[in-house]
Amino acid sequence: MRTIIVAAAGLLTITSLQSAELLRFSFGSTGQETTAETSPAYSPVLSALNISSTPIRDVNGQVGIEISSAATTPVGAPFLRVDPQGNSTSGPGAVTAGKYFEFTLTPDPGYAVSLDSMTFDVTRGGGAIPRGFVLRGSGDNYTANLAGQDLTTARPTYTAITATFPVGAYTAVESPVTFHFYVYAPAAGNSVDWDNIVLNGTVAAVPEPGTTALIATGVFALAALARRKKNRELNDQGFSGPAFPSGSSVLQRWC
Ligand SMILES: [Ca+2]
Repeated sequence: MRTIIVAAAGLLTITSLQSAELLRFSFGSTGQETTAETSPAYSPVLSALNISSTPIRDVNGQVGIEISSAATTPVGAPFLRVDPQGNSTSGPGAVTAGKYFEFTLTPDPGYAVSLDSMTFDVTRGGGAIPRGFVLRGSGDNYTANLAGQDLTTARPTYTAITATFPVGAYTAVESPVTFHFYVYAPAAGNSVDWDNIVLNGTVAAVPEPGTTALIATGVFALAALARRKKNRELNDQGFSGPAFPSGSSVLQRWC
């Protein structure tokens, strides 16, 4: 029975894991500014074990991304400067035109991630409007907006965004999860600027099917042994009820 109690306590521990920061994109330090679309400054700092992540990427070549140090430098620079290069002036327009950058989080084999929120700072690079963003994820095949709005601030003042994820699509996921950040602006050269992109959640080991079956078998066997011992004690004490016929199996005694 002690084993059963310990196993139950372990399950409770897993289900009560506290959400915490898993990774953070802060886009490097002074001196790492670059207009190239690949650089160590596009990679996140991981805060959790048993996960990996791609850098921020422009996979479709539909936007321009750079690690920027602009004239109106915001607190926390360098930052991510994204130029959607025109062709969309709304969230739906940016989605249709494929104007996004992305990153992909992958749990290690044997682990699952449960993602509950993302926070980031975002703003217009200048005065021209409308500029804004839409965040979608692979949990529902990029169908629902996890966050999105026209931006009313301009560099160097950020708008702080918190995107809370629905339970289900991003819960106990063992496969890679990708997020698309769609951006729109009225003309090429008008940027949307980002910093401190933080993903929050938990990482937990996934019991292998064989292990689960083994635990179930062990619990069943322990319960049967306990019942058998109890019956033997009752019979030894002269219990007046009907004795089990010799040779009957544990299952027969339970029926
Ligand atoms: Ca930064």
